[in-house]
Amino acid sequence: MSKQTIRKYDGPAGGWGALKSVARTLIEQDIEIKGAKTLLRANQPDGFDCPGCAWPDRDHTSTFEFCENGAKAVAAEATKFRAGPELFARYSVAQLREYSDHWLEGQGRLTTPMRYDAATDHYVPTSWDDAFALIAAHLNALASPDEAIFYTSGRTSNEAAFLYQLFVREYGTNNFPDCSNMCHESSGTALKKQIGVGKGTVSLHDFEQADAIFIFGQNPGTNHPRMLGELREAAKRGCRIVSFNPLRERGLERFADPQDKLEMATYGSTRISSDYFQLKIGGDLAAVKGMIKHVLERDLEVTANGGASLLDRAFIAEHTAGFDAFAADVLAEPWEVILEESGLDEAQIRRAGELYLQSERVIACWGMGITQHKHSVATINMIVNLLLLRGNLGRPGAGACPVRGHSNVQGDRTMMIYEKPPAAFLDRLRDVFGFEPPRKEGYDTVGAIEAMIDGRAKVFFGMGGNFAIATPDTEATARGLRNCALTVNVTTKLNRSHLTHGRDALILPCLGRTEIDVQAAGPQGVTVEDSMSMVHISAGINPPASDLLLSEPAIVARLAHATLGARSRVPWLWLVEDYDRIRDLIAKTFDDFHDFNARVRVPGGFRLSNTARDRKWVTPTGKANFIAAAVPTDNPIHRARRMHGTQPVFTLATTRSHDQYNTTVYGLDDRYRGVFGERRVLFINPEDIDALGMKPGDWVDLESLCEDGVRRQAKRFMLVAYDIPRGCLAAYYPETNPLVPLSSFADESRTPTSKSVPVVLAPHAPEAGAQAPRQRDIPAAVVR
Ligand SMILES: Nc1nc2c(c(=O)[nH]1)N[C@H]1C(S)=C(S)[C@@H](COP(=O)(O)OP(=O)(O)OC[C@H]3O[C@@H](n4cnc5c(=O)[nH]c(N)nc54)[C@H](O)[C@@H]3O)O[C@H]1N2
Ligand SMILES: Nc1nc2c(c(=O)[nH]1)N[C@H]1C(S)=C(S)[C@@H](COP(=O)(O)OP(=O)(O)OC[C@H]3O[C@@H](n4cnc5c(=O)[nH]c(N)nc54)[C@H](O)[C@@H]3O)O[C@H]1N2
Ligand SMILES: [Mo]
Repeated sequence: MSKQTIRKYDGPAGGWGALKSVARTLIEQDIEIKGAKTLLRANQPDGFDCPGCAWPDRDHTSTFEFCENGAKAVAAEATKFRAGPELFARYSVAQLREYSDHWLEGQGRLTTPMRYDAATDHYVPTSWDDAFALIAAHLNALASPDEAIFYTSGRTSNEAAFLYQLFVREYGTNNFPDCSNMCHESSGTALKKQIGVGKGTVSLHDFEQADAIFIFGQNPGTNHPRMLGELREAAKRGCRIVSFNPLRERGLERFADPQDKLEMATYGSTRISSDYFQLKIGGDLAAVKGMIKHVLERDLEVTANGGASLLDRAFIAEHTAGFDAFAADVLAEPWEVILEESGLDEAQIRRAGELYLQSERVIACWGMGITQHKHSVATINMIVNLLLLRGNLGRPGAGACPVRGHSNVQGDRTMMIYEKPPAAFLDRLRDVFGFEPPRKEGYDTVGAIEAMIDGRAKVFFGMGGNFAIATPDTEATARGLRNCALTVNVTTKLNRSHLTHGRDALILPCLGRTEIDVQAAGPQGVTVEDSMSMVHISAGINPPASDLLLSEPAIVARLAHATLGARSRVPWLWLVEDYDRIRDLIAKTFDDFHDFNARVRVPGGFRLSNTARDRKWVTPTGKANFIAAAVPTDNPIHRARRMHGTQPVFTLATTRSHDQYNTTVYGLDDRYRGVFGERRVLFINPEDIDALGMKPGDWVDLESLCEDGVRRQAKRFMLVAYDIPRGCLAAYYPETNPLVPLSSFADESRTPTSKSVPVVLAPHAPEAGAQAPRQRDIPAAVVR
């Protein structure tokens, strides 16, 4: 068992540490030999798409690409361990609940459909037919289809997602909360209104040509390790990499590529960021507005002296709307507000602005550090405003790059896993399939939780994911799920959502991406879309973890058949015999997928169109819009600080460790941040620790502050002195989700504000009789 230690990590990101970690994961999952073969086929033309992140693969045809955390994701799925009926016979649900998420995950792959038996508080095996009949009975008994909720996590393939939305709409609702609502919804919302498409505009080739890459609120060393390869190449050829992050993140500083023999052999590494701005949590809007102010001030100076404008005036005139009002707003924003809210000094902001001016071609990337605040949409608009000033959109080496999370989260949205489907799409669905789809907007994630709590929704169906703890306000969400008549989870591994269930409950085990999927017509491949709109095929290579597993498309088809029966216009069971048939329907429904089956079989796949990249602006103004926004000074954080006078109120960002995939905890280390053997840690500035009269290693309880008056606490976190601005804290998700208020979400996008939770700290006070969950450093299955 590893003991908890905190020590400085001096190595680069990647490197030998990454290889050691991969080897350990493979051994822990007992898959040394199979694992190696499995890894070699990740992201190969005849292999499967890595179930890790959505970062694209270089050409997808020749290079051998995997990363440490992709390897962990693959190993987690290819594990030898099984969570079969014996496990559920041995432990009641109440007993399973006492174990940590890490332990639950460690039990291995689920093998058998299981139904909750209230009389014994155990899950018991059931047949697929009985499971579908039970769900159908519940769905058909509801007073309205809008009482059912259909969640999606972003690993679901295009084929499964397409069938799923088709079934649910034919059944009669648009209740499609998805992980996107908690993730890049702010990006989609901001980009759509500003440039007419809710996706990024760059491709990997742009990374080869950029002069500067600005990275806001993203930790690629952990969450998109293959992106480090691109950044490293860029850095080597002199491209400036400019990071904005409150935390010092090793992956943004130095990187050794595990696939570069020389770098590995010499323990060398490449410096990644040329410039690192440690702004305050939530300070990006202010910082970027300050950069723009610098750019505009410099432009006025230069042009007043008869020089050529520093802005791309031709682009602004031809392609944009709203520049004058926007510029006036920026010039009127006082520097004091910008400095106070960003936490940077004027010289730093002017330097960042100067870096922008000096670079001909600029890419802006961002992640969850940007999307999960109250003012996220406005912040993204400000980042795009910056790009627009010098025409950094729709030309080589430049553009917007929201870096997606789940490996097919972007594809699921393209397939219209969306609670607000556009009318034109619904018309098309009606024309292709001959039924009238529902027009009413459905619930998003926050709306779905509220509806379950107050009884407007009674059935929860989860296509993957871990709704119970990935969502905000863990206690409120649990109340909602427990209030349901039926909860169903289609899933690969045991997780907390299966233990936080309705009166009836089902666990439906499905094939993972690495596994061979055989249907009537033979082995099938599915398709996915990466963060840069490339669509390609993915085919598993491992035998299924159990003979009883069904593929996600098969589960949807059989569920639709059971629920809709003769009412349906769709030949469900015929469709899943051969996924080409599903792809033909996708091609009929979306113009961009014409000749889908042919095009996706070309090695490397194909790229979806993107109007903004072609400088066509599908917005109400017909242009790319400059969108002004005031630097916020009255957010929940500000109000909490004002209300709590003397007590220090901190801003908490909930974030990922190096050894987790969202709610799936692989291990208890966070190597690059120097944390080993413990997840309940709180990163805090050493001066703040002093000011609290505490020492590193002390344990504290956290309480978040919200105007709704509800008391939200998370207990027992160890203080870790870290290079982070004063007043800012970071801790891991999902342990801190009980602190994120359900009622606190981003304007417009309704993304929970997981990166800016106002909290106060107190020395840890153990509750009488309370028990910490049973934690095991290594999965119990390995111990046995
Ligand atoms: N191994 C692994 N890979 C993953 C995942 C995983 O859990 N594990 N998750 C996947 C998913 S679904 C997603 S969405 C992505 C997430 O990938 P990221 O977007 O990297 O997500 P986070 O780890 O939540 O944190 C992002 C960074 O934002 C910084 N930050 C926090 N607040 C602010 C702020 O106000 N401003 C700025 N500028 N920075 C801030 C944090 O210090 C952290 O470095 O990764 C995907 N890939
Ligand atoms: N506080 C806080 N909360 C957050 C975030 C944060 O930064 N801070 N980040 C948010 C973000 S960005 C996201 S994307 C969400 C993630 O929310 P989710 O997508 O709901 O959560 P995951 O942890 O990715 O889901 C893991 C589960 O998916 C199942 N699974 C894995 N592979 C497959 C598969 O191939 N098929 C099926 N059917 N199931 C599979 C496994 O059972 C596993 O337990 O969480 C959000 N919540
Ligand atoms: Mo995500």
